[in-house]
Amino acid sequence: MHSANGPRQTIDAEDLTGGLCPSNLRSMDNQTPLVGVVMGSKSDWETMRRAVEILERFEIPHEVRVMSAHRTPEVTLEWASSAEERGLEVIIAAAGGAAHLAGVVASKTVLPVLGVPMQAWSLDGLDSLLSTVQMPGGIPVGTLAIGKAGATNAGILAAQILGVKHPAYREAVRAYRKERADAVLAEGDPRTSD
Ligand code: RP5
Repeated sequence: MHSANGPRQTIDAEDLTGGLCPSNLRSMDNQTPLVGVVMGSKSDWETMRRAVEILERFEIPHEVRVMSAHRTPEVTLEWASSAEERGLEVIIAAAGGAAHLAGVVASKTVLPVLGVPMQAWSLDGLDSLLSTVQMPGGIPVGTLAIGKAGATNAGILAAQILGVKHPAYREAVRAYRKERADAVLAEGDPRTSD
């Protein structure tokens, strides 16, 4: 059984490399990760750090990896195939351009896969969005918004999915919502704010 409330595994951005070897994970307490966050390139990290920040805030154990449906297909297939037996319960997959990572991962696991389209270098991320969202019937990818909002929401949605089984994460999301609502209401009249 996995604890619903324990500390997490995380990784330094500098350590983001491909490959299945877990040596690039900085384990804070050896707790089994519940969420796997994968991205097609280290260049996606500036966006995807927002998903990881949410997982850290909610103290959800997680792992973070760089792998590519095109550049490291064997590693991607192996990682996705072994995700369930390694204890993961939700996967977040981000890629840009011809963004097939989430779909390829989804093809090899029955765990829920959340796709985050990167804004990337062309077409403002519309290419990434369509590549991620247009899955054939039978292999779903729950696709979030393009870019930073999508990354944040992927972290929150992962917590909500986990919350069905782990009530502590549901309550963490509830508290986060309240905090955000309080912050909005505290803004008051924008004409009088600095
Ligand atoms: C995709 O290509 C990655 O997910 C990234 O968004 C994009 C560009 O990758 P780099 O050329 O910056 O490595 O596979």
